[in-house]
Amino acid sequence: MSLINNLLSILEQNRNTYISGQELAEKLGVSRTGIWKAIKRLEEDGYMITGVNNKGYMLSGQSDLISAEGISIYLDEVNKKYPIEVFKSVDSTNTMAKKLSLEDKKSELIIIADEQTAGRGRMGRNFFSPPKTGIYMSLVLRPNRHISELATITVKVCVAICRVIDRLTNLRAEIKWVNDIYINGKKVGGILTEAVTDFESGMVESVIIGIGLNIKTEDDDFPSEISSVAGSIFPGNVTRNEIIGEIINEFMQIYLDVDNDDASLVMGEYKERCFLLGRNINYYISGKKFEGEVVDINDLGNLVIVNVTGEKVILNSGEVTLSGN
Ligand code: BT5
Repeated sequence: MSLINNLLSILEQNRNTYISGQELAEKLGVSRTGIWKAIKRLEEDGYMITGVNNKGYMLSGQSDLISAEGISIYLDEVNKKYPIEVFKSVDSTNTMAKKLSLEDKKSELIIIADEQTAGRGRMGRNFFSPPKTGIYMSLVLRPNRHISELATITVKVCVAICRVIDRLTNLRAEIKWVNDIYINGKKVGGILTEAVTDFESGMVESVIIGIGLNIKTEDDDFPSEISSVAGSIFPGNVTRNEIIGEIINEFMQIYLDVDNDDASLVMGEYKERCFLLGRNINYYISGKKFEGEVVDINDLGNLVIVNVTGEKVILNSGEVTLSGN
């Protein structure tokens, strides 16, 4: 790691606490001038650092830049093995993750960006991803399973994210089947799970789990076409690094625990949080609109609907809306 990375790591571990230039210089084996120059570089990058004579340097608790060093503090020991790459701006972290995963066909990794210029949702839709106010990340996993065994991975990610939001804020996160995270009736995030499979065998070479969350995007900053549906989490003083670290921990625990058997452990929680259960919805098959009541979500994560003529319909993907909306 470079001097800058090592310095950032120490500052992140001591947020809101002054560390003297002398101590930093000794720890990192450089002169005090070397430390001063490195601090300037971090400030130029946007880190909020206070320097006070006789006290030293302090990274402010308000500083909210995403970094691998800052995330690492929150990661469980077992999760520190995943390489994390943080970019200022990319087209899409899922696209970047897919590219990198094809270059190195073995490694599991995490790609995060402060901004996406072409963030993607499902079915070719856009995911609005402005700088400084959101989390856009992709986890590349190598489950070595048949594609059919991974049906519930999005369910597990949704539950992990909701648990973290609940724990770090005093809010209650809900789920709109299949991949949307809601708070107080507004969409605060979405998940895009993609897989690279071997066509012949159906075995998965990699799964790319893309997570997009609005952390503190103000209502006025959303584009007009989503301003009435989109919202933010606004987690007070909790940093994006902490949220990212906690999501990785929570998801990995669920993913490795229930590793691919039936997801019934988390399915119960998914259903509890899904506000569509028991409600009337509109759904679409081949572009045609239908209406029905959501009666269940089965163990594969499919939506079970009873339509207006009393027939049971099972949806495994697609977009639904509460009827009347
Ligand atoms: C999703 O798609 O919600 C999945 C979004 C996944 C984004 C992550 S970010 C990291 C990774 N890299 C990527 O390129 N993508 C993933 P979907 O269910 O199709 O919803 C898309 C719809 O949500 C859009 O058509 C808008 O109506 C709405 N939308 C777009 N941006 C939004 C935002 N920031 N917040 C709330 N709603 C939004």
